[in-house]
Amino acid sequence: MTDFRISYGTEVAVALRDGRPVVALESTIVSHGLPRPQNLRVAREIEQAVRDAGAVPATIGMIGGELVVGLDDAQLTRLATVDGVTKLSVRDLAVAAATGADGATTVAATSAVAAAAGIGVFATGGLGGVHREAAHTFDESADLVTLAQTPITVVCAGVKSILDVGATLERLETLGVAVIGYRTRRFPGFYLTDAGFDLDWSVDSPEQVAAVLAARDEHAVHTGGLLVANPLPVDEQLDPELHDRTLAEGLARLERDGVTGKAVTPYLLAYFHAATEGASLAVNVRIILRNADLAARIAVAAVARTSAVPA
Ligand code: PSU
Ligand code: MN
Repeated sequence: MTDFRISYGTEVAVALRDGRPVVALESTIVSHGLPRPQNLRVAREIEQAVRDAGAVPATIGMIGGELVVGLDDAQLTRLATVDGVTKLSVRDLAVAAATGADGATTVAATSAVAAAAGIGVFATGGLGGVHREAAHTFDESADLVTLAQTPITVVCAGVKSILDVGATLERLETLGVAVIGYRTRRFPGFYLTDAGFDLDWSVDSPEQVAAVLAARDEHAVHTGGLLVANPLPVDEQLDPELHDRTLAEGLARLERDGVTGKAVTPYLLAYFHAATEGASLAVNVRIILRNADLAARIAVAAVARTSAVPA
């Protein structure tokens, strides 16, 4: 992996030194995934959810070219409120560092930086994936290929139906990324509890995920990423009828407005938030908070496991 010069928030540095549980959090969700002004409040709530479950939050981003693991509140505020924050995938990190940019890290970039920093668990909302026109556009998120190479556990609620969910699952298989349902054998569709695809594996507790991680490290045969898919309960999902209508209209507008490349995901997310008049936002926030809680409990279980075994 690329080496990044990283600066650490004080609390995160101490926690990593002492071997305490730490959960990585991404910043693209804050700058490009959630609408202002709610984004800053939600960013703080995600960190609080991690703390409430006994771990230290490490939100990752770039401030004036400096890659920070554990943004402080002023830095988080800057990424949430300043115009011109760049969406950074892995390939952008060195360029952004050299040019002194402010940037928000995607799942791909956050995973790579977290792993480099020695953080093993990461909570997000939805993963990037294969876009619907990918057969023609080749638009597949770098999240997938990065997870193939990065030893990180990502807790998410699957991928949004703005993507080709089936193709995304096929690519995860090809790339060697294990997908485990949390108390389910169906892959979740972010706003929807069930995206319509079966999963091979399911776990029932954070301890079981910690056991998977321990087995992976022990055997050291394959050290890629692990996806823990954590669905919303059915009674908390977005109304499926509203979802389908909004998706169809969002995709039509995308085509009409000629949006391509890295702008596609933020465009569709913003359309959902605007068109559902806050309904999708409420669901989105709930998903992230649940994932932050589960990720923290996995991080706690992983630390408990290592401390229980004599060296
Ligand atoms: N999917 C969501 N919400 C998000 C993203 C994806 O449901 O906020 C963000 C994540 O940061 C993810 C990125 O890594 O978008 C993927 O963008 P792209 O498709 O351009 O790789
Ligand atoms: Mn893309």
